[in-house]
Amino acid sequence: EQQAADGYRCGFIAIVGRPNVGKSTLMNHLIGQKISITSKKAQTTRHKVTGIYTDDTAQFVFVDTPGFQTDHRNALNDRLNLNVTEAMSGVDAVAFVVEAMRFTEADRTVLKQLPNKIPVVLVVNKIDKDKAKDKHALNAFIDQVRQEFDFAAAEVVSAKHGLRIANLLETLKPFLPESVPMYPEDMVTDKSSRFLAMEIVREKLFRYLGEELPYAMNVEVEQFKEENGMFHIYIAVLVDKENQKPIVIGRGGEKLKKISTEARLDMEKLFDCKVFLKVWVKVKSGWADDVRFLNELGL
Ligand code: GDP
Ligand code: MG
Ligand code: K
Repeated sequence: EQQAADGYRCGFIAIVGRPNVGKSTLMNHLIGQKISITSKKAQTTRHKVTGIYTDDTAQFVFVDTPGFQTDHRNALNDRLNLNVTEAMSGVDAVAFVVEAMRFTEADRTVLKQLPNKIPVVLVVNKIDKDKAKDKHALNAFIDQVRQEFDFAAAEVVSAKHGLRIANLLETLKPFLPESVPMYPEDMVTDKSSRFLAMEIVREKLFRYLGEELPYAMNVEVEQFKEENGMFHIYIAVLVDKENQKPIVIGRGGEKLKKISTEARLDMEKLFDCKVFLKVWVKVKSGWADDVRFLNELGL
């Protein structure tokens, strides 16, 4: 027998936009927990991450997308774009995120790839920035972007400062179908702890390596076990060439130590238990061009 929804809504919303508009930051604030990694560099998000927000009236299931890669082509970038297309199929609405006062060719490229049968809500992020403080200018910007596409609605937010997040949820809600919740109310993601641990390490790598290390780098969880109420996590950082190893490790192992300490603290907060974390560096050449290897990584 089917349960009555009684006005309750539940559905999927894809968070889409060019790199660095703040999709992952927004996702974390929407669900109130850090499950999607963020950084100043583009392409830090390689997997789609599902985040779930549940309240008394609705359950929102968000799909964070890796962002469209438009410049150089290799197996990794092709796979990233495929994941985006997959993430968008079967959602009830798309949240198209742009940066306030900045609409670029890259934004337009993403917009052109959106399916036209699904409602798209324009989300203007980073309204905390100085250049967005002039209300008239901000409204003119919104009008300008609305000329580009037939948006179903528009909202402004500051993901970083958690501003107007509740308003955004209210704007998105009518696009969810009436349905009973699909996930338990205390569930915030369908990603495993193992996956989240890997993402946290990847975030720290991007943060502390700055421009030094290219995207030919990945992380692999070699072991993840729970023992006496404590997580024991062993993670390998894969680099393309031998000479990239010292860049990650740093002088006297300083950099790697900082990366693993910060990652451990984040994990302890997220998993709400003590974590033993070991991170080390391994060389695996040419991995970014090796499709079979990408498959092994689940990309
Ligand atoms: P993504 O590539 O679209 O997932 O973008 P991220 O969430 O990784 O964010 C990219 C950068 O923009 C990071 O440095 C964020 O801190 C920053 N950012 C995200 N949202 C905001 C915001 O509302 N205001 C400001 N000032 N910066 C933001
Ligand atoms: Mg991201
Ligand atoms: K980013």
